Amino acid sequence: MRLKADANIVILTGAGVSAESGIDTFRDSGGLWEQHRVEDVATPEAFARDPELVLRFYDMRRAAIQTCEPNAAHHALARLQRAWAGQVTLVTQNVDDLHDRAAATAGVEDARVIHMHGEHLNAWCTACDTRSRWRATLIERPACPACGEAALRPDIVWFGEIPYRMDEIIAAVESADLFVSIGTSGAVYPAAGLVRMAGEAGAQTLELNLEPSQGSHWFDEARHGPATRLVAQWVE
Ligand code: BJW
Repeated sequence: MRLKADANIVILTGAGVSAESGIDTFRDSGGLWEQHRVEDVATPEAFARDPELVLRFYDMRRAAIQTCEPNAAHHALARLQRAWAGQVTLVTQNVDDLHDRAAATAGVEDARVIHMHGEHLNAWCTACDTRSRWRATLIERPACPACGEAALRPDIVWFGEIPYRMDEIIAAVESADLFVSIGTSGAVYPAAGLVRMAGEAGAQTLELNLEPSQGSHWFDEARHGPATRLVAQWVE
């Protein structure tokens, strides 16, 4: 794929990009949704019904991601962000911080990582609406550092909630020359609809995934294999 020098690039990533760092995906065999019922842990109704179960689930995953490291795919994308400074918008559905860490390691100044489904390492206070960096557990119902209320929840977009920064994401996709989707099953909207939006706006579209995703047919080109290999090959 040839790109003009002033091209805008939008990258959409999903759980597959972090799989080789040891973070479970959702819908693969052995993935998180085989071990936990979505409606028990990833909806606002579940949190209202059984907050301890939900907080334990997210406390466990927050602890796990802190033992993981960015892999070759995250590092390759960080090199792309550095080489095309200011022209890459990296939209991730992932709630880990591996893109952010890879970008920091590569010295990317304007990383433009949009976490559309939230971040494990943030807590959101439902009393005063502030977000704070949070590495510890939430199950003991700690006080919000800003207002002192015990009203913190994971800063995660659950089913039925509106993903973050949609206006920015849509604007970036509509002005993209190239849209690349990496490591996502294409099962969850609105993220899964972005490829069609990009194609209709005139972008070239490329899928890099272990296997054909649910929306594979919407892409101009699809390459299948592990992200660590495919992304590194594509970026070089
Ligand atoms: C590899 C690999 C390797 C493995 N290398 N690849 C129709 C239209 C619009 C909306 C809806 C609709 N029908 C229903 C809805 C609502 C719902 C939805 O989409 N449901 C579907 C199940 C149908 N969506 C919502 O509720 C969203 N909100 C919403 O729609 O608000 C209204 C709105 C509309 C329009 C505009 C704006 C707003 C909110 C969705 C929130 C998703 N939350 C979760 C959980 C929270 C995070 C957490 O707990 O960690 O986010 S669900 C889960 O799925 C997580 C992920 O970010 C998300 C996507 O999963 P992902 O990343 O694709 O992972 P997998 O496991 O599915 O796939 C991994 C892929 O990697 C596979 O293909 C593998 O092959 C591949 N892979 N190893 C490369 N080594």
